[in-house]
Amino acid sequence: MKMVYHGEDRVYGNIPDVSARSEDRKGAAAEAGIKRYRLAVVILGILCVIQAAVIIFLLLSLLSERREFERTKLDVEAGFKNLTEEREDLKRKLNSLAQGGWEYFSGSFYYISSIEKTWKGSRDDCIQKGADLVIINSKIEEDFIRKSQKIVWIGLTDSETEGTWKWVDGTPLNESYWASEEPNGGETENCGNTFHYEKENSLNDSPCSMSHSGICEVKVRP
Ligand SMILES: [Ca+2]
Ligand SMILES: [Ca+2]
Ligand SMILES: [Ca+2]
Repeated sequence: MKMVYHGEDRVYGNIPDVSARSEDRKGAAAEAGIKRYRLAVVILGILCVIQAAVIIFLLLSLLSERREFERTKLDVEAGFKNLTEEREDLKRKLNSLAQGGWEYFSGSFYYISSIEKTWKGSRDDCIQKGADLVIINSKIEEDFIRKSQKIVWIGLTDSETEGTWKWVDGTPLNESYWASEEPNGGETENCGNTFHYEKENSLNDSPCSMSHSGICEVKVRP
């Protein structure tokens, strides 16, 4: 505030100091400017933090996807290598079977031994060849085996539990091709063969100690 003189008369009064008010306004404006500036800096800082977080998140996602891709790639490569090895192994097996007197029929190779042995002896021979006594899965397979016109041991037994016939892979006998009145040997006949090969259904139970040829099977496709 400052004193004001008017003509001769002195008029005293307090009137607002315009320059001071202007200074105040400038100060307030500057303060507001600084506040706005600080607010802008804070907002900018927050935006930078958010942007950095988004970039870090995207980078981590990318890294995770890349790791997943590498894992999948390794799995596929390992699977492909296994398939190639399996194919080569199968090729070798097929060549060796074809050269060793085996006969192919509907997804399996079959071998009928020339030496007659007990059921277990015949089975052991098959296992030594990387096979097992035949498992008859269908009527056409039974017909194919009957065509050999020989009594042959097959991979069927009820040695474990009398009356419960199982194939050598442990599966139960569901579809049976027993000849009429077979199986009839009770506890004395626990091994299966094709004694009735001339009949439509050829299977018979016999004492396992009898000697017959055996028919081995190697499955090469499902
Ligand atoms: Ca079979
Ligand atoms: Ca029996
Ligand atoms: Ca019998």
